[in-house]
Amino acid sequence: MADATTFTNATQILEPFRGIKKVTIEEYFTSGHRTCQGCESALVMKLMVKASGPRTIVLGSTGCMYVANTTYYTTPWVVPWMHTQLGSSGSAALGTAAGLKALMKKGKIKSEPINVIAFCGDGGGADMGLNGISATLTHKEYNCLILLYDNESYANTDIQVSGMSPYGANTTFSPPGKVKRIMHTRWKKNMAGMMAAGHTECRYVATVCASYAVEMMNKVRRALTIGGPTFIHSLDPCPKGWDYDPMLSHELGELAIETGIFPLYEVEDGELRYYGKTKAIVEGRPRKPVREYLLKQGRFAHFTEEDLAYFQAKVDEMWNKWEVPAVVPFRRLDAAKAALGSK
Ligand SMILES: Cc1ncc(C[n+]2csc(CCOP(=O)(O)OP(=O)(O)O)c2C)c(N)n1
Ligand code: SF4
Ligand SMILES: [Mg+2]
Repeated sequence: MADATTFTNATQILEPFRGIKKVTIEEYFTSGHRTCQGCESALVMKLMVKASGPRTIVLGSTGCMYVANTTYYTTPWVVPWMHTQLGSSGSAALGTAAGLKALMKKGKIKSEPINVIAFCGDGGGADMGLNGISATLTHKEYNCLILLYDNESYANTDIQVSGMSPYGANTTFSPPGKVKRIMHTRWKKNMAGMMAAGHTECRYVATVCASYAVEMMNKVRRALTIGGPTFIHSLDPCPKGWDYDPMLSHELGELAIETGIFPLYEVEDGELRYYGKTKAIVEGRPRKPVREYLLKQGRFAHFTEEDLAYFQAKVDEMWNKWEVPAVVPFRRLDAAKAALGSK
């Protein structure tokens, strides 16, 4: 039996990779999956577990990254992996972290820092499993990371609209018609902003895109090192659901950032840091027009100039009117602004 007195609840200290040449060569998500050609979510899985290393348990909620990665008798996962119910990434992460902690405390298993990562899709995480993720982010004594891979639809069941699908997108639940062109009229949820603002004791929330792979892996490493429950939102171009040539996956990820549609940032202990081209935008670099991103994708092929202008105006609002640009959407009343200004 292991020695219970050695238990410290420590996390692994995962130093950031200082450049692409310093990234470790070992893979823990390998061949044996059946995702579509150009699937960025598969790349996210590969980078996520490369960043975390071998002493990691991965829990996956139902969706493409479960189904396409665990076809009977095959799997690309080299680390221990478990499927969890579609809305359960939060409770699976918390339960696993708590179970490991209890076993180590009782001396039933060796006391060592083991990374616990639960991933979920946008349907499983931002819609169905929001409550469980929220609860987990308040349990600061358990070390776990929840990574939401956002391909902006319920992709595995044939591209149904989710709360993260962009305005106007053509999905199997929102096909443009002759009478009504725009069937999906809701604006996408601000997931990372909501998680950061709503869980004040959660020490780390970040957004990532696999087009910026080293930055992405370093954010995963930070999330696992800092301790407590943490959250990462990854935007993942999906050739099937977004209807584009698979060779464009990387470029579309970049365009999502350069147009300002998806900002890259982290909130660590309440402090906000913008990253890469998002930081450049905050510092004054012009954003690319959203049409450069939207018109490369078949799901927006029905957009008219009016639709493009609406989308652009909403993104402009995020940057020009939100209290914290592209992160926190509140606006102060003039009276509050004046009161603060007069101090
Ligand atoms: C409770 C429940 N409802 C519905 C399903 C059917 N289902 C399986 S995968 C899936 C789509 C999940 O979408 P998302 O979480 O965005 O992951 P993606 O498939 O896009 O990777 C659905 C609806 C299910 N497995 N469980
Ligand atoms: S449908 Fe999209 S997320 Fe699913 S495997 Fe294909 S490219 Fe990946
Ligand atoms: Mg999805």
